[in-house]
Amino acid sequence: MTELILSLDVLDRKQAVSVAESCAPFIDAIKIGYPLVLSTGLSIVSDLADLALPLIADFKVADIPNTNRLICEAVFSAGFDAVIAHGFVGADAARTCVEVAHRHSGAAYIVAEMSHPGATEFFHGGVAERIAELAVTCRADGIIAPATRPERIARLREIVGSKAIYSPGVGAQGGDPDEVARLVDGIIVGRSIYEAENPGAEAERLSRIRR
Ligand code: O7M
Repeated sequence: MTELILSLDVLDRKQAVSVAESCAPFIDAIKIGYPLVLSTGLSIVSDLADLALPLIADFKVADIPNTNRLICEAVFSAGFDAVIAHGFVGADAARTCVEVAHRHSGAAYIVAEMSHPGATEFFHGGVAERIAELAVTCRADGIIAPATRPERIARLREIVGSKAIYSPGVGAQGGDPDEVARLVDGIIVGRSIYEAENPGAEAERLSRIRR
């Protein structure tokens, strides 16, 4: 069954908690990134803890190994269950994120290719494939691949095999949830859910169409 991951990119604490609560029965994890954490502080993690859903820190960590280590230690100390890091920084820096995650019994996912149009400028031409290989070598738990380009997901699947692929870009960015759900382990959905009149109902609808 393909997982449904809520991307909680709202700026208001009350709205974040209310959207998360209404979606909780239909989702498998919540992804939190800079928009929400910079607006509310890390205390949002404890606000969401009662929902008992895995919390994924989408900080797209992309620094030298020592700074990556410090960031990831802070992520897991704050109560997150997983972290998302960039792979283009190289194996030493990416591996540090994986090692810290595993030491905390958490998970680390590496961004292999992004979903927006501009991503093709640098990720295409073999780079995404190399990052996916790096994710395998570094023993990452999975990769992030674009729902806006199903053919690229299929290509990256050839490289990562049974490792998890989580895919943002359905709905607001144009990706088709039906098509993508067949290719990946989880779809990451933000605006289609939290901007809906009834976020819980939209999460329920998406949870029914996923394979
Ligand atoms: O459904 P949306 O478009 O409102 O939100 C998608 C979320 O996924 C949002 O938090 C983006 O920052 C994130 N994302 C992408 O949209 N594209 C990517 O290539 C990568 C991510 C992401 O989550 O990376 C970990």
